[in-house]
Amino acid sequence: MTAPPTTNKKLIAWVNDIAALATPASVHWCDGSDKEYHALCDLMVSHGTFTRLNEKLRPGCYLARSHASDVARVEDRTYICAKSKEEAGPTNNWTEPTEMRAKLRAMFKGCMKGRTLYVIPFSMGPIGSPVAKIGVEITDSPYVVVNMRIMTRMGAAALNALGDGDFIPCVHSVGAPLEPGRQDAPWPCEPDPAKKYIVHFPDTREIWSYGSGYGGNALLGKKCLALRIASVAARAEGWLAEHMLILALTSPKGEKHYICAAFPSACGKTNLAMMQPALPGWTVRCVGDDIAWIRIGADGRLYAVNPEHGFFGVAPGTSAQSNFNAMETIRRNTIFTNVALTPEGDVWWEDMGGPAPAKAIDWEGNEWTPGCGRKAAHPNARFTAPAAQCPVIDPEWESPEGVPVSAFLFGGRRPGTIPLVSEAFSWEHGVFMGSAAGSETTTAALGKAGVLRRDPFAMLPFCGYHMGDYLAHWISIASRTDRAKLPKVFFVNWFRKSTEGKWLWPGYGDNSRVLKWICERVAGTGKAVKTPIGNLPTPDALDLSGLDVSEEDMRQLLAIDVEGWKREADNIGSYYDTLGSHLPAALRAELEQLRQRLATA
Ligand code: GTP
Ligand code: SPV
Ligand code: MN
Repeated sequence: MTAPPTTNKKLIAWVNDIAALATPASVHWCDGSDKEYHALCDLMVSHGTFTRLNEKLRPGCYLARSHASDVARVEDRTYICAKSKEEAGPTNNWTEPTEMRAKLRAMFKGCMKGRTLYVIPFSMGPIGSPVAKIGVEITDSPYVVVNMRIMTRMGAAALNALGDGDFIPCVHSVGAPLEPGRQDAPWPCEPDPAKKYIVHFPDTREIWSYGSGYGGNALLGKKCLALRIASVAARAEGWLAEHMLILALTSPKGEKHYICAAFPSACGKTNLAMMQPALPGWTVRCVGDDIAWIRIGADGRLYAVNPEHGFFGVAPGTSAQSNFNAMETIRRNTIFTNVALTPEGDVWWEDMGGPAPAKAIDWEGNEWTPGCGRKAAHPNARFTAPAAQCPVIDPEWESPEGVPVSAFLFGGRRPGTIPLVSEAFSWEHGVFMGSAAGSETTTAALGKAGVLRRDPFAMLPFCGYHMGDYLAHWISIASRTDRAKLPKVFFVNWFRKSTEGKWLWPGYGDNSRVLKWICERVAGTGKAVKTPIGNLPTPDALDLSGLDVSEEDMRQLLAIDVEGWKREADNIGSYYDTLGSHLPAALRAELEQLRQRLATA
């Protein structure tokens, strides 16, 4: 082992402790250089983890195929080990911390045998920003190192920013010790789902992850640090760590507003964050597509920072039509995971636009032809791409203080009842809207359509403490600043369906029509009508110029279905019951007021 490139005593002691436990063959301190990145990519090409893509078609790009058991986040194996089960709340898995610690140490014993232990210092947030947090991830996966280099500010600069200060320790292993003389698997991991663990200790602010090499399970700066641990820190320190995109919308007159939007996973954040507006003269710029850290600024307004440095986006469905700017972002220097490989050495996935290739190698490495009955790409196939490559990245995206937030949006996939857009009457009503967010699925296998999962603030899998306390923290923001300076709150639903099951709203670039009204409401000019559920655009308030949606469909999109809303209120009430005494009284009151408004509607 070469000498550690730091004098940070806590860091050196911790690395020594984990190395003694996991017994790797060697230790490598990552400097984050180009040279290191390319050497690790070459190493993975030689091991079969990476396939280099055609240098002319996708310069600097690689394809990785994961193990078939390791394709997404594992929510049922994710733990919040607070001191008590009560603190973790009913929406999180919990084990007593001492017991979990002992279990983890037993699992990590010798788990890096035959592998290199990489030490990855990284900054969530621009280096030197007052809101940035430094983490250090230990991993035995070179795939994690190169992905972390894209997704975070990683290496010597982060280590330098850390100095002798404190950091959030993140320990990761794929859980596949390599015996001498054995050939390594292209995607080593622990295939038994019951042996995977994604563990958070909120009191000591530590993360331990075992058995998976995929996405949020393994890139520990993202969901584990920037949401679960950060949400705990945010509550203690009076700020917000949220599963939100951040975008800037500028009108033809040059009025610019920043908007944060929380939608559950795979419900359209990346798409909205870099959308091409259908309305002429309007522009969208992207600050972030997944996570926002939000603080009250010196002027009393809320300011949002994207703590990430790249996009880890869903590939299937991404096309020049649905998300032109994402397609531009991933032309080069991108890692693709679980997409299909074409004979030309390019990537392909379902709904990429254009004709399907005559043949391809699917995400599992098998021959694939159109119509063979299997998907070529895994539905959760992803691209890892530098945010700076996005053609519409906002000039302020690395602002150390963040960007001022004019509006919060909440949403999800709701085929019925929920209108295209509504505006909250107050901060408390806005928090009520966020708390009632959720997404509906069709579970055809059970013969039961439209099962709704409540996903408050799109944070259900990502909140590091009791969900009721989280909602109370959101309520408390109004008492920490001038109410007049708080962002306005809106609920949107791009996913309303007709009785025949077709989308009523075209979505994507046409969502700019809704964003325009939102900005007009912020400016005090947009026309609205008060309804029992919130303020809705008057029939003439949305700019529908050049849009091909029938009057009847528009009427449905903006209609208030009183009976449907009464059922919705009952469902929200049942959900609130699961949060017990931790649910803030202000939200019970909001629900009662909604019921009263509906009763007299
Ligand atoms: P995570 O990265 O998992 O947090 O997801 P995300 O919220 O960033 O979701 P993403 O933007 O990747 O969208 C997921 C899916 O939603 C894709 O299949 C999109 O095609 C679809 N989608 C996005 N926006 C719209 C829209 O406005 N209307 C409709 N109908 N579908 C949309
Ligand atoms: C999500 O699931 O919300 C993601 C992907 O953004 S992952 O990083 O795997 O959590
Ligand atoms: Mn996400």
